[in-house]
Amino acid sequence: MRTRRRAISLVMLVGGLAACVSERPTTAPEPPTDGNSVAIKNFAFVPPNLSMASGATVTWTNQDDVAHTVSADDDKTFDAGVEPGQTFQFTAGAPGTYTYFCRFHPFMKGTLTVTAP
Ligand SMILES: [Cu+2]
Repeated sequence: MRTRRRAISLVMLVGGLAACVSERPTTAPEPPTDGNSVAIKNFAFVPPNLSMASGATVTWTNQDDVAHTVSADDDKTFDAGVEPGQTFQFTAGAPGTYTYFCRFHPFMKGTLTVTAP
């Protein structure tokens, strides 16, 4: 009887540990970003939507280990290759909504909304 009770306690202990482990977040928390920074990581623009005032500068930082591009859909506002660990900066001009993508991975999409200063 004593042995059986101990076995039950052990099961409860293991179950409790498993519950603790499963409550852990599965990914690291996002690092804080200022309003004009976009990370390129895990084949995505983070955040995908950014709003900024005309005249402000936005910086994209490639945190992946492959090259990406930051290419405006209109093909003329900005179009830059960004190597791993490198950055690309763009100073917003005319207010408007600028959608962009990565030429190497067209599923990577972002939107830059430029407001009046
Ligand atoms: Cu890419």
